[in-house]
Amino acid sequence: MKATARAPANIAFIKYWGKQDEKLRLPLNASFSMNLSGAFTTTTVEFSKKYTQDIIEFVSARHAELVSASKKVYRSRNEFGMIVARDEKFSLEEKNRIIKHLDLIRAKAGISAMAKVFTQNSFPKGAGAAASASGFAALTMAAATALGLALSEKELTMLARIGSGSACRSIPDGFVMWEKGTGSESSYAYSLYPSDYWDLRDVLVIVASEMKKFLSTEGMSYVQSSPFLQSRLRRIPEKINRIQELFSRKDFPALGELIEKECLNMHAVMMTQAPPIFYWMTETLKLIHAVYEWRAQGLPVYFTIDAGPNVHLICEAKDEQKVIEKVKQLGIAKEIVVNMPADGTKIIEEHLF
Ligand code: 2P0
Repeated sequence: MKATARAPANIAFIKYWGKQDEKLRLPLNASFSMNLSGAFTTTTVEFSKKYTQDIIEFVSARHAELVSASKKVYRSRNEFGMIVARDEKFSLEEKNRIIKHLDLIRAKAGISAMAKVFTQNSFPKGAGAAASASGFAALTMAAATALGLALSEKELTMLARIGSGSACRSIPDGFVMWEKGTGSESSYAYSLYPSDYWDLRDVLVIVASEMKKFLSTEGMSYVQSSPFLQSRLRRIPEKINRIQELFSRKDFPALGELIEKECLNMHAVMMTQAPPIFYWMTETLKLIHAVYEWRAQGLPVYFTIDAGPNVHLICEAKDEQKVIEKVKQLGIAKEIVVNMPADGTKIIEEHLF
């Protein structure tokens, strides 16, 4: 009745912002993402009659490998070879959301035993690094496995989606499509390409690690108030087709242009909601301008930003070092996490307790 799963965060190239069904977390549009090797969650779940209530805790990392302590550049590989120590706590609201998800999985298995859940992140929670994606992906797979539920990958993605929408994209390997669907059974995620298909990099520049004011769930609940939402949604099918075409022929500059436009489009919707949500900080905008300048100098690097101030710099492997150097020279990064395309959520043998 005990299992541990490790799940990557993911960065969306075509983004999810808005739901057609709040309870089932059915998205307003399809989205497409890359799993991240350096930003991940490890979760151990044990169900047992010995627990009189659900126990849900963050634990600090046991293994920490700092590649460059002074420069704070962390690197990890596909096999998730590194965990950076963090000391964080769940809020009551977060605990309740986790318990609700456990209840759903318990109901599927027809059991009522309480659970102990220990979880560990390799990156700051709530700073636009998609902690809920890796968190609910790891929780779903660990809990389902601990209860002996024989679920297919597709079923696991649908279950993870109910915990947090973007979590469904952290279950399959590599580059992942999440279908919008018309009901719970048709909104699932699958791998379009494995992690070794294209040697891309996401150089994640952390400029702030405080909890963001608006959590995504709440933020996107106001999406209908943006006058730009409908025009955004009309263009998504075209973007989804285009990104598949660009992936099939590995056209990096065209992919980068598309990723950037899509990010700005989503943020335009966020900023024009009522109340408006402005996730960017001064440093975010500095990085955007710097990226334009670096490209003008001949460095092929593009940005994307999620529901937070941090900036994901997308480049090809050959340009990774140049991008890191440029970021360091700017002097605004609190941390830099270098991500390669990663596999999805896996069961591991090493438990957290
Ligand atoms: C994405 N984001 O596609 C977009 C880009 C944030 C900006 O998916 O309410 O935490 O749990 O389904 O998945 C963040 O939204 O929201 C997100 P819920 P979630 O990655």
